[in-house]
Amino acid sequence: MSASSTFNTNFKQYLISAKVKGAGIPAGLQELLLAVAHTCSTLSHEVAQGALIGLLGSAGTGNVQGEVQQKLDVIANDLLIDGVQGCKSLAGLASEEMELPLPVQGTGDYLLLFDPLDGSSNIDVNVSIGTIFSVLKKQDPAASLQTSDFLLSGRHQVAAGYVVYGPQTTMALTLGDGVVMFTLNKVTGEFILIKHAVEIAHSTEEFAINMSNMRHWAEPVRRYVDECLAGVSGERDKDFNMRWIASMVADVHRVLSRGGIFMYPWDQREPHKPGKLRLMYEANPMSFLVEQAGGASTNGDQLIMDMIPTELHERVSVMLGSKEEIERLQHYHSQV
Ligand code: AHM
Ligand code: MG
Repeated sequence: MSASSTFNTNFKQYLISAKVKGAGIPAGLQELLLAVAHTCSTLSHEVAQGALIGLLGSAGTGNVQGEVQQKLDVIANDLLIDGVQGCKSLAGLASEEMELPLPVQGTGDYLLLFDPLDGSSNIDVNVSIGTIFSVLKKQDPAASLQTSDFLLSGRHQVAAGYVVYGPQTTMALTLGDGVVMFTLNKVTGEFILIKHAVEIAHSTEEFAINMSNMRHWAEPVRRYVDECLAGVSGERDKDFNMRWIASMVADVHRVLSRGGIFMYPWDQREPHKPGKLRLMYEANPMSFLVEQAGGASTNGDQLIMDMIPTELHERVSVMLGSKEEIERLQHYHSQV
């Protein structure tokens, strides 16, 4: 028997049989998630072609946050819009790459938010990148779509996930009842269930942060990392390992796969900005996944999932992963 025959549930079959608090997954949500997965399968194929089909390099444009867009950022955004626009269950979508939300002609009340291609700086160097998505429900289905419809806390998410384009293309998904993972069978184009009940160990010896920003961090983050670096001879009494891929999607995938913590905290380079990463497209969906896997996620003062967004492209400080480490970071923040 080949090892691959152990895995025989595809994404559609999973959605049909999945239960959240005893109830099945609404058909409209299934339709939307299948469309997202199908688009990511296409995107995975494009990403793998890279230079062969002229996809590397800058698009020569900037996004709403003034960041340079890569060709693949733009292509991924367009593919996702095309891929979900026909969903009857969708009322609108919002993307990290677009200033305003896009109403969709569906009759349903789901809202989709996404970072179409996270880890843009890694596209041209053949390092893992990915798509991050979050699904909310419009509170007033009858009213015409407004930006304010999207400004709900992470607790309102009905689904969230990512697809990481690495050596394998793997999707992590939560529907609010644990986390599951699927790997894309590149021959059939189907995502196949590979892991149930993903769990993040409460303690860890691995952290991820862009160390080049050390001199800019706030005191509690500096203290935390200093103590990790001190290893067995310091406060923590154990040695730590560090990893930084610079694609949140790949760093969080590692945290979900083998524990650890990921931090992109506030820093004083841009003191008026709370952080680099975006609440709606990155922090919220990743925090939903991490909490559902038994981990925690904070901005230092508050759980990310409890934050009430004030604008669509809001940035946030984010620290997530193994619970004991996040509690320690929160404690350090409470002492200043
Ligand atoms: P992006 O969405 O434009 O790719 O930016 C977000 C990325 C994250 O994936 C990653 O954690 C971070 O930016 C890396 O930042 P840095 O270049 O400072 O290491
Ligand atoms: Mg991103």
